[in-house]
Parts: sequence; C-alpha cells; structure tokens
Amino acid sequence: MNRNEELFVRAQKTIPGGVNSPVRAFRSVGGTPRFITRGQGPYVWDAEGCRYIDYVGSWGPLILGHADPDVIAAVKSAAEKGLSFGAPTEAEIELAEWLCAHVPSLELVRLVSSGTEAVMSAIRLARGYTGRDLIIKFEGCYHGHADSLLVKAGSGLLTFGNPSSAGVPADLAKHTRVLDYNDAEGVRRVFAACGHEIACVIVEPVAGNMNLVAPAPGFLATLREECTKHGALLIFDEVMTGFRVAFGSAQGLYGVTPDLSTFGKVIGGGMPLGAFGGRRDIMEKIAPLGPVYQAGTLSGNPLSVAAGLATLRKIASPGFFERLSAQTQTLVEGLTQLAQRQGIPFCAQSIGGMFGLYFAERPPTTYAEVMACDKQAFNRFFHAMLARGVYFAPSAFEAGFVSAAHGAAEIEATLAAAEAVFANWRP
Ligand code: KE4
Repeated sequence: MNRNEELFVRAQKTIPGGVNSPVRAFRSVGGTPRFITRGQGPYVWDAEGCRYIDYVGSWGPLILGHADPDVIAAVKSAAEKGLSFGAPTEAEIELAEWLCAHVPSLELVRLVSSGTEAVMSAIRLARGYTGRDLIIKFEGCYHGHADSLLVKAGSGLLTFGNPSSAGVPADLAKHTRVLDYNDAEGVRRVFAACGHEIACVIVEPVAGNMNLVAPAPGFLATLREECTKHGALLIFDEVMTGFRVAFGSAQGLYGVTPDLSTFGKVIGGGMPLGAFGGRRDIMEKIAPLGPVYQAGTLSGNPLSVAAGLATLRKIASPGFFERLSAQTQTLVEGLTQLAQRQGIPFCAQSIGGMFGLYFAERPPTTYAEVMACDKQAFNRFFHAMLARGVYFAPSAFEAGFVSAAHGAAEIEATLAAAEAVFANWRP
C-alpha cells in the first residue's frame, strides 16, 4: 500500500467513510482519495509527495490559489490577537460593509460559519417573514445539508417532496416542492396552483452541484417575476457563484435582484465563513431585532473574517475577473478542441472562474441532460488526468474551479496531459 492507501485505511477506523465530507471519498469515481499534505498557488501535494494542478480549490474558496501570502499574513496577524471572543469586533463590521457595498441587494447581512448555515437561516427567515411554510427548490441543485433541502422531487410537479436522505421527516419534506431547473413553465404552473402558500424559491443562479448548468435565458427573470407577483421571496444561493462567476456574483452577471442571498466559499478565502443577507425589511426579522432566531458561537470568527477580507480586497483589483475568466475559457476551449479532434463526444463550458466538463455532444441545460452524460467516461478521464498530475473534482456531477494562481504554464500542462489521454482514448 502507498501512503494515501494506508492513511485511508487508518482514517476509516475513526471517521465515517474516512472523510469529513462525502464527496472527498472518491466513491463517485472509485479509487483512493489523495490525502493532501500542502497547497501552494495552483498546486497541491499528496501523502506520496505527488504534485497536482488543483482544479478543486477546496470546492471553490481558493480563488487566489493555495497559501496566498496576503491571506496567510492576515490570518496569522489575527491569530496572534486571539482566536475567538464571542463578542462583536470591528473587522466583522468591515466585512459586512464591504459585502453591502459590493452586492447592491444586500442592505443587511449576517455572518455564519458555513454555506449550509447561511441557507438554513435564510430559509427559516423566509418562512418567518412570509408566515408561509412551502419552499421551492430545483432538482440537481444543492444548498447544503439542512433538512428542508435534502428533498427530491415527488412523483409529480405538484406533489410533496420526498426526503433524499434518511433522517429527514416526511412531514418536513412535504413542505418542499422540487421543480426542474430551467423549466420556467413549470415554475409558472406551481405558482398558479399554490403561489399564495410559497414562502420562497431557492435557486443556484448558476447550478454547480449537478456539474455546471447555466440558467436558460429568462429563467431567473421568471423566478423574480413569479415571486414578486405572489409575495414569495427569491433566494439566490450564491455560496458557489458568489464572487466566482463574476465580481458582481451571478445576480450582477444576470441582472436579477433576489430578496435574499447566501454566500460562502470565496468570501471566507478558505476559512469557515458563510453569510446571508438582503432587504432590510426582511433581515430585520432576525434576532435580536425580530422573531426569527439564528445564532452561532463562532459566527464572524476573527480568523475567517481576516481571510475573507484579504481575499475579497485582492479580487476587487482591476482586471482580476477578466484575467480569471480568460484563463478558464482557454482551459475549456482547449480541452474541447483536443477531444473533438479525436472524435470523442466531449465538451466543456465556463462562466467566470468556474467550469463544467461533459462527456456529451453539447453542454447539458437540464438535470435530465446531465444524467445522460457518460459518467463512466468521465471517471476514466478523471483517473487518467490524476495519473498525469491534474486533479479535477472527483465526481462527474461537480463544477471545477480555476484560481488566479493558475498561469499559462499550468493551463498548457493540463492541455498537454489531456492531449495524451485523448490520443489513447478507448470508448
Ligand atoms: P457548506 O455548508 O459545504 O459550506 O456549503 C453548502 C453549499 C450551499 N450552497 C451551494 C450552492 C453549495 O455548492 C454548497 C457546498 N458545495 C459543495 C460542493 N459541491 C461542497 C463540497 C462538499 O460538500 O464537501
């Protein structure tokens, strides 16, 4: 056994599945997860000392690359003053002011410690503000592991949602309806039938948890229109897309204003941080101002806030997103050309600094089309690239991420590895 295998055997003795988050276990792609010992810029190293060009980036947060010197310095400086106080700090005000200044829909914002916590709180807030129980989500969208969101589609558009996880009470899941992503007509039908019962619609404005699926023209606008018409709240879950698809996040990119937004990942720069916020009249329902309770021992943690502020201030620099988007586009166009030159049904697309890879003739626009992509082919591609020092997300149903630290050398090395893989491709 090599070191990764040894560590995986040892890890499984005390940690469920040997991992602290399921996707890390490589169960979707098979094989042994790489135990990472360090990261630097666009690279990570595993327990065998193998170096990889990293396109996971901790699932999105590491937009500057690993161990960015300014972020590390900010965290070190904060740590020397103490790790946590359970009391307000000026840095939390600075981060809240920064977020409200750069996300026009944010009038008030509350910091939490994860994307799940941000979404869970936003859902409770939407229910508390509207006095309604019913929430709408979309098949293939993931919003963290709060009970109300671990729900899959019922038998029909108007039927109750069913739990997608053991331990979620059917009595709770029935308050969640699961619709098809990009099905604007289906949204209009549900609102026509029970719009007066709907507390909120929550959506990934660019889906990144069923691989990357872009919003169809008009889809987000339809959600906005229907929510406004029926007094439901529109929640953009920007945990992944926030400051990733564009500096203005997805709401800025597509010009649709949600009532509430959730953030995570990039805003914490790799440290535990999430946030939810939006219209003042809604956010003022949150304790201690209003009746919707929400709390957290480590909310607004000084080290997370330091990492977040250092990250956000750097990505605000002129040209940052133009460069990041161009780099990501070079990657996806290069991969597509190399595969199609070999007649392999493969395509890829990117939006800002996130991308999707598909073994299919064209990028999927619906959950069903994602499911029709060749998962086995992806898994073979994943391992062939891993063996050549390129670490993509270990699942055909995840998006990938480029950082500012990925230079021309890394993109070229990735394309060279892919050229070799595609040249020896066995369908
Ligand atoms: P966390 O609780 O994992 O910080 O955030 C949950 C979450 C909420 N909303 C969206 C749109 C998300 O993508 C996520 C988390 N994303 C996954 C990646 N598919 C995190 C990776 C993992 O679960 O280990």
